[in-house]
Amino acid sequence: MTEEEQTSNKKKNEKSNESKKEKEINSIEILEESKSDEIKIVKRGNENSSLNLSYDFLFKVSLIGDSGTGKTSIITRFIDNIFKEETSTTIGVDFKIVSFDLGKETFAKMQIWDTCGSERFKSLTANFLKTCSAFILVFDLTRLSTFQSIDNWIKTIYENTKPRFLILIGNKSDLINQRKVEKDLILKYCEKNNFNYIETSVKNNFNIEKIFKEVAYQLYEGIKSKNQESQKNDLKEYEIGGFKNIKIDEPNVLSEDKNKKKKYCCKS
Ligand SMILES: Nc1nc2c(ncn2[C@@H]2O[C@H](COP(=O)(O)OP(=O)(O)OP(=O)(O)O)[C@@H](O)[C@H]2O)c(=O)[nH]1
Ligand SMILES: [Mg+2]
Repeated sequence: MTEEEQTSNKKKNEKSNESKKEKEINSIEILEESKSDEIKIVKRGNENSSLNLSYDFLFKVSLIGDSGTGKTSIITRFIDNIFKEETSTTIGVDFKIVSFDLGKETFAKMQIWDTCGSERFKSLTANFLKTCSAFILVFDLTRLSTFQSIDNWIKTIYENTKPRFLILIGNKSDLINQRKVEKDLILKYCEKNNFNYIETSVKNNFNIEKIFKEVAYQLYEGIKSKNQESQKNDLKEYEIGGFKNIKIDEPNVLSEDKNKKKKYCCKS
């Protein structure tokens, strides 16, 4: 490669990095006060057997939302670090596994369930939701109808279970010029419903890990506060891990603290 070509490539890279930064700066977030960055991912895998690590908590989490919003892509990026421009619609339900180090020698295993957004499979999806305790609701920032469907998906969740944690994801943030769901609309909706919200791009691998760390963090915080409540008089036991070895794989165990403060983050 000639010196000229090298300089031109360098400039191209700098330009692309700059535009990537711009894309990230343009995104918005609404999160409860969170230290999810401190959570570490220990291992990711495709099946239970590949992750036979001991754990203190089992979290069953499901991605739901209209077809084509990027649910499968989010999981594939997170587990295998792959992005495919062409995908086929998910049929039925499937899960992947990830394990987290929550700190203080506490570990959680998360089953991440992929569902199909198509109307044809709605009854199967609805039935399956009963077994999950947290939900990642995905819409496509370039299709308003997928955002308008969120209410219906939430209705479907509550008809089947009482979730412990919900998070809303606006995916495809890389498609800036095709954006159809305005920031103000999202901010108002989340404020009204007290939702946590993250914008992501599977293509740019932007905020994908953050989704799952946030879910693990909030579920664990919920367990800790529940434990503190029930062990108010025995904080010592709590300190040494009195809540350990509880396997949480059933829904409806804990309720959300609606009064928790949220951190609004508008980077634009
Ligand atoms: N540009 C861009 N395309 C994306 C992104 N995420 C997903 N896609 C594309 O969106 C399309 C649909 O993605 P899927 O992951 O199959 O969508 P899904 O929600 O799993 O769809 P169903 O299985 O039918 O419910 C694919 O062509 C992906 O390449 C993203 O962040 N940016
Ligand atoms: Mg899919």
